[in-house]
Amino acid sequence: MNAKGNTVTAYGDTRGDGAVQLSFTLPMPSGEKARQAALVLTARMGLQDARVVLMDPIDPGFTYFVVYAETRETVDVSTIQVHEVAYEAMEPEEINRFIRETFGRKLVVIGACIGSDAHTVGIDAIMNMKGYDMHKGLESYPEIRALNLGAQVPCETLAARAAEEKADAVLVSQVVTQKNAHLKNLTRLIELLETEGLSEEMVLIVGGPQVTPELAKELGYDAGFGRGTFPGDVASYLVQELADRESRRE
Ligand code: B12
Repeated sequence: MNAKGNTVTAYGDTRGDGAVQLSFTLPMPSGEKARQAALVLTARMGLQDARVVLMDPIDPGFTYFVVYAETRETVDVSTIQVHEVAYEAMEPEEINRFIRETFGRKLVVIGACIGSDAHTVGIDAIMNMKGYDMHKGLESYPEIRALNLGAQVPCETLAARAAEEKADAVLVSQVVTQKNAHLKNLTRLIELLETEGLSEEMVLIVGGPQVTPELAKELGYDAGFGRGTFPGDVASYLVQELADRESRRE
């Protein structure tokens, strides 16, 4: 940070040294020529004082590198605008108590990874009992009825089941973003929910490694969660959003 506390650069050994570490693979055999190629490439990225600290032949004709280097660039963080999902983090017991006291019934949450996307781990991390990184999933919350439909679920199936279960929230996961498949799937789901008049009634949440709060809003979802999300983040946001909606209706 500078004197005003706004400007930052990468930090390694001493404050402001600009130290960065990068890794990449070159399609050439390991050796002095490959090492020089890695240094030239790093210099062309605008980085200075590059050192190859690892050169590993990973396959005939392919070499993996780890390079230390320095950047002279800085970022004025006061110029950065972020759109975060607004909620206060709550503990699971607090969330369950809040549901009992505020809604007086169990909340129904239905989730799936839609379209041809077969990546189940993200939605399972949020919904399944065992959860993720020591954070238990929504199935472990006694006041939440969590229905995880799994992966490769057609949008039509998810929308129909959400209506049938009178879900309070729809949780949709999209991991594969190749050829913008996620945009097509997520748009299709919103269209279906809108046609059925469900998009206003339910809280629509999308998640995945490439999902941002901005993208979620652009596509018509209420909130978007990316990498490193825990079940408690989603549950905290959900109960607060539902309570806000109830108080706006009163
Ligand atoms: C495991 C894996 C697979 C497994 C999936 C097994 C399974 N049952 O899920 C298999 C082998 C099947 C697979 C296949 C493919 N994969 Co794959 N896969 C991965 C890998 C290695 C890990 C993904 C993972 O499990 N992450 C762990 C979870 C916990 O993280 P997460 O998904 O980000 O979830 C977190 C958040 O994003 C968020 N979140 C996610 N969903 C939701 C939903 C809600 C509602 C909320 C609130 C939050 C949330 O919360 C989670 C917890 O914090 C990644 C690479 C990587 N290291 O990320 C590639 C990766 C995702 N795969 C990729 C690709 C390209 C494919 C294939 C197309 C490969 C191919 N050519 O066949 C196929 C596609 C198959 C298909 N039809 O979908 C690419 C995607 C690139 C892109 N941006 O599109 C990646 C990034 C690899 C790469 N670098 O190229 N894959």
